[in-house]
Amino acid sequence: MKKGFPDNFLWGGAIAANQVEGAYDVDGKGLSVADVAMYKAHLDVKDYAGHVAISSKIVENAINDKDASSYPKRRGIDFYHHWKEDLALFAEMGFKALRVSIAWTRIFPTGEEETPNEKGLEFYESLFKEMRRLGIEPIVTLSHYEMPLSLSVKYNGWADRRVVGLFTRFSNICFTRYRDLVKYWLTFNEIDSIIRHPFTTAGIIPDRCPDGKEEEVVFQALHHQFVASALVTEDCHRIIPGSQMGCMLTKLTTYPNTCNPDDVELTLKKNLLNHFYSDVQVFGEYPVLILRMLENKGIKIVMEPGDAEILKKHTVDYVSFSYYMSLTESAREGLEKAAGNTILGVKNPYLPSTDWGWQIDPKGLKISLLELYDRYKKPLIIVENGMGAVDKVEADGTIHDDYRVTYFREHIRYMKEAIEEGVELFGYTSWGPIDLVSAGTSQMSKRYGFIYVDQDDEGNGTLERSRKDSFYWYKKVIGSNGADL
Ligand code: BGP
Repeated sequence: MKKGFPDNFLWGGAIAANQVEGAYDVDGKGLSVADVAMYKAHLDVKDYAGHVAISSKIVENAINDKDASSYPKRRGIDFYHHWKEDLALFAEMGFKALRVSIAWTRIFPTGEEETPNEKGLEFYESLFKEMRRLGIEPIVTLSHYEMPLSLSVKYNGWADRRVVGLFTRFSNICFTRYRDLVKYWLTFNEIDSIIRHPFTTAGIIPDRCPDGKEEEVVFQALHHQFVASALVTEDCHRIIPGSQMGCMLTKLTTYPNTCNPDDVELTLKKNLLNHFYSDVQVFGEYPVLILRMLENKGIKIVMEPGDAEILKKHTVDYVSFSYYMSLTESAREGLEKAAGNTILGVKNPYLPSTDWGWQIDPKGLKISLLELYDRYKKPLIIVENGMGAVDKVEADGTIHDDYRVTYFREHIRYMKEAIEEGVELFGYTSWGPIDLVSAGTSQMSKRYGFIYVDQDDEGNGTLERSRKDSFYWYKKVIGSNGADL
């Protein structure tokens, strides 16, 4: 009965506009939150959780500072001018799909213009047409940490209900314009990350929230994003018959450190919280335990009449997620922490880590797939998975990234096992198939690609693209539909 990957499996890669495009002020583009989120001069200012501390002052300084070299993400890898060459390289690897995002600020520079920016619309139209010509299915994220900065400053981002209407208008323009080109859509990238970095995800500036109410503001903004997701799902289905709308979750599969019931209870709660976001978008309602948790914390979410019906009526067609690592929880204080970006857990002694301390757990991907499929019984797609590493360019220009090949081989092997055990997985887009600017650290040296881009953390380099060893390996994997790992 074992069959491996289905024939039409969507092998490919995933990128985000703000991490690749550059050209932050070209052809009418407005500033987005991503363009200032990693304002270099302030990277060392950290908040209580060790995140880059965003404040009104930092945003103001970043807006007034016109020096683009202060903003790694404003440079990206200049995909805006290299996209044809990059798509050709993806096609050479045999990509069946590419996940990209649309920068809202290319279409509506401040989010509130009367009419969309034609230049921005044209850019994505050309991109999608070329993808189609190459046989690459576009999977398009409407919001990947890219809301107009202007909406953040004016409304404190998604905290304000009016942003729902502005977002649905932007999405409507995208569905209408790209109806013949794009079938697969995603609403919010890692919607759960609003809890960890409310500015990049939802444009919330903490010092603009009422005293002691930051968490309440975050949950209110999240509610607005849930409503917006449901509304755009309806719009998408109406405008593009046969289209598929998915939600997108950071899959933080969490293990108890021991079988001590205290650890188990804590872990259970972490997992409930991690699934809360997709629960709302798949089942169309808030989980009872989450509502009670919010109530116990004294958090009140304003829900308008009709919101419950909207959520219930327009649920997603599929579930997508990113997977980089698993987490381990302990109720005991004082244990060694794992590094892991903005996410902390304790160190799992069974797992190795990347150069950035992310614990590598290929089997955890299989566990995640079984868990999500059992819970939702919806088609799944992995839209981010990969390994940030320092690559060494040899004197002859080659890059021998066998560690990256090992990482992918193991993850794909467990994906295959999950499929053979009954999980309906229809695609895999690895994160950063071409080196790009890191979301979490703004570094270029944290490389994910099969394709190397000649640029350092300071923005020096020719931007020339070259093939790493992993390029040829992934090509072989796709060519054999996952049989030859
Ligand atoms: C996810 C984001 C991506 C990407 C990835 C890797 O959370 O959706 O945008 O960047 O993480 O993270 P980093 O770039 O910090 O290594």
